[in-house]
Amino acid sequence: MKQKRQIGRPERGLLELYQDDPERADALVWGRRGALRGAALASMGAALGAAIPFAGRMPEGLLPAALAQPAPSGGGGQGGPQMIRLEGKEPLILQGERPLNAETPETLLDDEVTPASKMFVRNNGQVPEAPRDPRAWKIRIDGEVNQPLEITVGELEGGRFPLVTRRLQLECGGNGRSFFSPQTRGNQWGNGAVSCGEWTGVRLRDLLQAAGLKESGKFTGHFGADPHLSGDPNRQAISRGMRIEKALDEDTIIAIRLNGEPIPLIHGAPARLVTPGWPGSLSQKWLTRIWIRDRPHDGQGMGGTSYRVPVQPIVPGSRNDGRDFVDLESMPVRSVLTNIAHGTRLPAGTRNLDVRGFAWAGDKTVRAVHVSVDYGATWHEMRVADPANRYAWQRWSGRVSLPTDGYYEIWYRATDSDGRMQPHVAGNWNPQGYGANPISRAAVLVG
Ligand SMILES: Nc1nc2c(c(=O)[nH]1)N[C@H]1C(S)=C(S)[C@@H](COP(=O)(O)O)O[C@H]1N2
Ligand SMILES: [Mo]
Repeated sequence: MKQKRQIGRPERGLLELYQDDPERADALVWGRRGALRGAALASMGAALGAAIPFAGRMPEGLLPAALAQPAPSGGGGQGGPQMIRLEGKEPLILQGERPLNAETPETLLDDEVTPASKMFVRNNGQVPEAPRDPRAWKIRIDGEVNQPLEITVGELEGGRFPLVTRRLQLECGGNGRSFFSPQTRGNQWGNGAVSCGEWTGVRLRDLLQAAGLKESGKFTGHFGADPHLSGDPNRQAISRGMRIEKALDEDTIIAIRLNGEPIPLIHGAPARLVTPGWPGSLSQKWLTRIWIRDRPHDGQGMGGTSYRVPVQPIVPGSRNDGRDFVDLESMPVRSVLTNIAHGTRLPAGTRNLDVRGFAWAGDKTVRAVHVSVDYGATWHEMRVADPANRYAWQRWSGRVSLPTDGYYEIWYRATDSDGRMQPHVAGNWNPQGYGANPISRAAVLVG
């Protein structure tokens, strides 16, 4: 029986060959470099299972997206990534079980406000036990303050400080890590380590004011109740900190509710920091303490190459102790395509395609989103909505046309308010893989 070839799940052989011997694989698929005609084109078309209408514009040596990225939504089974079904969650892409990490498939990110059931999960240690009495949970603020403050979640709920509700994007510092070449260590996230939930809580700055922030208080250090993976009570799973300016930002909050409900355990119940626009690691879950310091915090996940990027680019793949790196602060501009999964097969004759998604840019806003279906030869400007509030992601939408049946790639890229756009390849390579935000490609097959 003839095997049906499915887009996004190519012959294993070719994919493996690309991993083992990219030059030989390239030669097989493309013919000799530069000769994307005749037999070479036919062999690549055969590998993809379709004609390639814009083949003439396909950059030489570029591995088609259908072969480069296994599709997660192809109905499970081999080829695509492994999915995990957590309690109260939609199926997510498994990144690791110990610690537990799971990524949201891009097409699950189609809601203006991300439901908790669709949020990615990022843990560095163990998930702590649920508190028996969430209202009695204590958070301490100490260090460079005049009156160290201890406050319970019950008091926060009681309105001792104004409660604010904001839609805030929360993105892992390593989102997009899988696009680095050579590969870096850590979870191989695609674009789905991001969420935009509606968080309710108190401004950290109100608490700092109540505690009497001293002039010498220049940095924060965050602590949570999650045990270290080793179980050693003297070690922190993660304990990061930031410049006091970000702590004093009106949108940096200690949240006690997510989307109008108590925060689910896995997302930091009963209280967590939300530090929007900066690496997710600064949004401490199961928050127990904020230590105000006169110098940069030196907890787990600070210094060296942790959450740090080079100022002067380094040779990709080279060793570096990160001494000259700087902390990654505002996250770079990025976009997701949420209504069409990579690897989708569209009915023959489909000529117009509505596309939509979200885009965001750390501390900045998104000025434009462009889409190309001809390998970047022409770009179409999409509509971009204003954010619901500062730090909310922005909806983009539009329509592209596909001249004939065949294999296409939807390329999508956002530009931030400073004019910086997503680059063609992940830049500023660093050993732990932070800040990769290259243009994304979703493969679709018409017919
Ligand atoms: N206590 C604690 N807080 C934490 C973490 C953790 O491991 N422990 N992981 C951080 C990282 S790296 C990220 S990206 C976000 C992820 O938040 P989420 O799991 O709610 O999506 O939580 C941050 N807060
Ligand atoms: Mo993260």
